[in-house]
Amino acid sequence: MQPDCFLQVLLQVEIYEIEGNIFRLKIDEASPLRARYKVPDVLIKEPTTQRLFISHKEAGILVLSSVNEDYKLQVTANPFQVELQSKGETVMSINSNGLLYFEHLQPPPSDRKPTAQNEEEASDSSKEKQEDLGLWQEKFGSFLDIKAHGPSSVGMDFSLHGYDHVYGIPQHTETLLLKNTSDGDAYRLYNLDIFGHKIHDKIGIYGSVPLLLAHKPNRTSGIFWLNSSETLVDISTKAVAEHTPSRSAAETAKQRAVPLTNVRWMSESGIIDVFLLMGPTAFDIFKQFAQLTGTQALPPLFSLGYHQCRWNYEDEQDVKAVDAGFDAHDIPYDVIWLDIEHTDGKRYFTWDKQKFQNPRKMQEHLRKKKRKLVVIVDPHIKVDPSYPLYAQAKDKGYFVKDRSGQDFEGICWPGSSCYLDFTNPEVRKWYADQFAFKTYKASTNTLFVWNDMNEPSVFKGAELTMQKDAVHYNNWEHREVHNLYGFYQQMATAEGLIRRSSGKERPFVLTRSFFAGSQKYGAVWTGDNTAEWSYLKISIPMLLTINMAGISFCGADVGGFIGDPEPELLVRWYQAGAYQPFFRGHSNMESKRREPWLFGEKNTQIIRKAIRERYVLLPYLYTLFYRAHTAAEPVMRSLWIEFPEKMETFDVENEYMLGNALLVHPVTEKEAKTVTVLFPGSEEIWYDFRKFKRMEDAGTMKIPVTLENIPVFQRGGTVIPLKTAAGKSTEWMIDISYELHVALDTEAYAIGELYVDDGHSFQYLHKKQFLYRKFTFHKNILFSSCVDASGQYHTTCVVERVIVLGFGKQPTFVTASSKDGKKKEVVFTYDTKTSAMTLENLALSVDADWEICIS
Ligand code: MIG
Repeated sequence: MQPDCFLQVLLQVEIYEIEGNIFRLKIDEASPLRARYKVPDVLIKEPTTQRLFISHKEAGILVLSSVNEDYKLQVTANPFQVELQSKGETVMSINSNGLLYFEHLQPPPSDRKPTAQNEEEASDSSKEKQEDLGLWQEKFGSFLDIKAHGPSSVGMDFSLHGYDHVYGIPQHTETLLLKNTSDGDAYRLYNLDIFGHKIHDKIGIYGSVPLLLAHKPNRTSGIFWLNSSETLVDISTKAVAEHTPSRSAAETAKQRAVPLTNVRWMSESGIIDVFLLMGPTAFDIFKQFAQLTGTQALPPLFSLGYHQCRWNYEDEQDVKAVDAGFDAHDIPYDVIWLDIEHTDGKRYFTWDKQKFQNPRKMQEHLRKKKRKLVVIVDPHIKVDPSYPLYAQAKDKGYFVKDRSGQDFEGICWPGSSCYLDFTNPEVRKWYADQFAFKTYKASTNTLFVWNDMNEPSVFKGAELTMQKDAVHYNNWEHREVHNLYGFYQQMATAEGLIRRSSGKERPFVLTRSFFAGSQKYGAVWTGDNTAEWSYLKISIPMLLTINMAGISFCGADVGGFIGDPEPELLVRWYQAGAYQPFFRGHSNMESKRREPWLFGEKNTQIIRKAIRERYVLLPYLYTLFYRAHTAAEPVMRSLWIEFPEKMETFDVENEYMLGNALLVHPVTEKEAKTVTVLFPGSEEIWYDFRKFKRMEDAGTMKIPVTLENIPVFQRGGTVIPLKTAAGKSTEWMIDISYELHVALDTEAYAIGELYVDDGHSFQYLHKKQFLYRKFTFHKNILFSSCVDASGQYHTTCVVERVIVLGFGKQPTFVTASSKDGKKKEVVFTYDTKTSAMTLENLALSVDADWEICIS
């Protein structure tokens, strides 16, 4: 061993309290040989710290407390440990298993011979030398990773007291509830392109968000491990004797067993920079995480409609025919997508001149149909000096370099390719400029973007990605920034779309690779899933986990990308997708055509119905996205988030809440005749979303199903805004009137919101052009009021119909009155079987206060 290894190296620990119940712990070398990587650009700003007070100090022990004394941090010097208490309850302790490690930087061993040829020689030398050398270079199959700066990994353990339910750290094809990893693989966070990924695997795919949530009935906590290098997370849950600070011997004897979850994080490099999110509720955690990394971008409304994708829609005729097919079959859709084959030889930002002779005209055609186009733009650039993008980037030195300082070359779709270095702000700016209408030939403002292959995917590369010793901006090795590559590409792309509109229009960018904070730039999807029932099933926990990690705008390829779904599976997938945030049908090149009308009249009709349900529901969904954007509330929520005290919900992953009002239970079994639905919360009332009848009981119920639809229920106490009908696309629906579904709770009360704006620009932000309304049902009066009076938006669209679910008795008289005192009688019907009351022909303004009195 080199003597260096025994050197005492000083580590510096910094502990901060951050406004809003967040603590931050940073550990770095006090004076490293060279700076270690600190993840930039993920935190939206330098967090506002708060003063901590020293409340106790003795040899080797320091107790810090927050201003309001709600939190206490006990720091012990030897061994180094930190214990975090909230109002006397120990919530977390750090390094209680002593797994803190920090490989300090060392000078390279003088006898190191860092070339593949010399490796044989190296293996001849003494075993010790070899071990030491192993830290400086690593073989992976036929790949040699030269660690020019030596070993630099970091790790630490956290004990979560009283917790045996942990969630988060996407993306894995795994259950909602994170599993014990003591007898298997750790959860890996390393963005990889894994075609045909397996189910129930802890290997990293496409995207990573190093945020873990822990939940118990009275508290939710979070750990955000800000590190973009390859990261492993080990989890072990066990029962231990209750942990109470200072207890008497007698008390100790009566100790109860309580759960404890140990979470160990390990990263290949960087520093330890960890945020402890103290909740105490799940919604507090979401806010705290958003305070650090930002909220979900507000999507343009069209992007919440249905997307039709395929690898590939061949040419202009194909695009037009598919577009016409939707009209012919009366199925709404908003966007048609073009995959890599639309380009001239996989040169992004270009068109195949044979297949797309007049792309501008094609976009004009779509525009007249009030629809959009999304094209793929991947991060690899074909090595071709006659391709201006390549020539310019090469000239400017904008590509990632290999270890010897040459442009890193890898194989991807176009053949030999270089990879833009998006970690460089100058490259991002230049890249964003490529989306300018003048620069991107034949692009129009109906064109939006899809970033694929940005893990980055490198064919024939180690694990199909870039080797870790490639070199980025400021000489950082790829190993440091790996998990940020896709994040940065999407950031630059979104910026480009904003800039091409002079800052006026909201972008839409779908990315495959992502990191913490990607929510600010658009949407993500779960990549290359397979057309099998098990993949439909796993998509639910996968999407719930991504939602928990701040990225509400996510979806899975409807139908399954690889293979050919049987019609029943396709139908079930549409029905599920219609109630998920990002809704896109997509299929692989080898898959058979899959437009929704190709499976017989009956299936077409059912799929049409599912897509229309989606469109009718858009006012609610859009409002949920506004809440995600402004208040960090996830759009798609696992049950425990809404029912934090109900233990029976903690591991439920076959159903979920869309917002706080809808319970959705997709059908994921072939030929299902019934599904078992858990109706959470004994004090809740649930109504069939389509038939309006009240479900008899809370608890678990077998619900009969047909192929017609999947079970959806509205929660009592909520008001859901809908449109009265679907249109050909979202833009066709602007003037369609609203309908409110008012579902009463046990107190005959209900409340809900509606957010409206122009659906595409930033005027809601810059000019406050929006309507944010609230509908409250109380004491037999439904009234409309304003939630945020700072916003104004004029719409002629009216509330046409109101359906009150669970109205106890036949009403005798209903009147509607507006603020100006005008009163009119309302026509109503009452269904004694379901207790649903329908009020018709209301014509009440959406942008005004009014009330409906029922007697
Ligand atoms: O390895 O661009 O996940 O959606 O259709 C295939 C072709 C590359 C992978 C994406 C998929 C897309 C496909 N891409």
